[in-house]
Amino acid sequence: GFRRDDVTRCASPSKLQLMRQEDRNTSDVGPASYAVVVSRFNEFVTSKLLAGAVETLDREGVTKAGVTVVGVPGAFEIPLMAKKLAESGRFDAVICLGCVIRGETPHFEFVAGEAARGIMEAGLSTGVPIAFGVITADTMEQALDRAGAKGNNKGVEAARTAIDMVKTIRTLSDDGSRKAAKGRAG
Ligand code: INI
Repeated sequence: GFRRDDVTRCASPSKLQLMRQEDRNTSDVGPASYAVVVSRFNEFVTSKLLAGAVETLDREGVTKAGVTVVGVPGAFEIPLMAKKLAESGRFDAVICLGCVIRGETPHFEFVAGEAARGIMEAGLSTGVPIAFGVITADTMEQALDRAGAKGNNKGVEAARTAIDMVKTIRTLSDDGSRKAAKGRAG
């Protein structure tokens, strides 16, 4: 299972440079806190998603203290954990990582479908951006393709999405209009 030290265990410390991160802030928007929910089911795949997500957060300047990793048994358990973390008010965004591989039973449809539906519901009901980094694949080979090197890793994509959403939400005023700020496009 995932332990407290998973952040350092799953990605190369030399790449992460976590020890030197303590006083670095998230690029141009100030410090942010991210929760990562990762399922242990198909851990061979999800550990690669976790490494990709953590490396991406690190590369974007998120401090070690700004990343909390929480393990759950399977993808079905992700929505509840994501919702609890979002409700805590401690996190600017939640990143959900999992891997559901189609079997011969309708189980796949329920697990994958409910994970997707529940993750969306958790984001909409809490107002906290929640990124969907759950691979739904027909085969293990397909799943590994989507958990691979930087160009195609759904954990990387989910982390980038979470950062993007945090930054964009911070450009909005309470009434939904854009805050007047220099250097912000789009
Ligand atoms: N959980 C997964 O994350 N991926 C799967 O492929 C999977 N399959 O194949 O069954 C799976 N099932 C477990 C499920 O997520 C729950 O943990 C379980 O049903 C208990 O609630």
